[in-house]
Amino acid sequence: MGLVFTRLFSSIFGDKEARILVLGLDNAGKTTILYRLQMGEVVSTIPTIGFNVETVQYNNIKFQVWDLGGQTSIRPYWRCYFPNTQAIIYVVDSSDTDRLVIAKEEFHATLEEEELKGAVVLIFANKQDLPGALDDAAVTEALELHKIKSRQWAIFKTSAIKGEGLFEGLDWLSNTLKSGGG
Ligand SMILES: Nc1nc2c(ncn2[C@@H]2O[C@H](COP(=O)(O)OP(=O)(O)OP(=O)(O)O)[C@@H](O)[C@H]2O)c(=O)[nH]1
Ligand SMILES: [Mg+2]
Repeated sequence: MGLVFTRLFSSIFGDKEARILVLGLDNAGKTTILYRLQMGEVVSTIPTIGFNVETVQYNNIKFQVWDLGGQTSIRPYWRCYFPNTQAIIYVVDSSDTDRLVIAKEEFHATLEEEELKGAVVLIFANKQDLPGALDDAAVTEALELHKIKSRQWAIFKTSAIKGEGLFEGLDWLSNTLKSGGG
């Protein structure tokens, strides 16, 4: 009853809800991004064992953002969170060129999951403030984003530390979700 009422209320007043998963290798900046979006601040983080979840209200969308730990041993648990996901934010440390191949493999393996078939994908080429960070074109190439078929996606250069690029990405996400994607 409560849920039905909430849905009805939301549909009248235009609020849409979206479940978003933030994925990527450990140390990519996922937790930093989550709290930057939610509080507008840089928080000091420790590696995530499990998840953090916060609600971010933006452009008439209530994003329920799930930030999952990215360490090798806990990546297999990502799939527990896949059902009912409208969008994935895939975060890459653009300065960690040694691990871009692993980031690419994890990315494409994730997209193959049946439960994520309808999810739109936003890629954050993060840590642009660091020397040697690859730009969006180079990250696009390294992640082989041209291989993505029948799915809406976009890549943005971000620095979670400086607070750059994140809301541009959320703008794309909210427009894409409002126009029926995900
Ligand atoms: N220079 C720079 N450092 C960043 C940026 N984003 C995150 N970091 C730093 O990178 C480190 C890891 O950030 P986290 O947000 O904890 O990384 P994570 O992806 O959540 O890692 P796991 O929880 O282990 O999966 C921290 O020291 C952050 O301060 C960025 O844009 N620029
Ligand atoms: Mg984390």
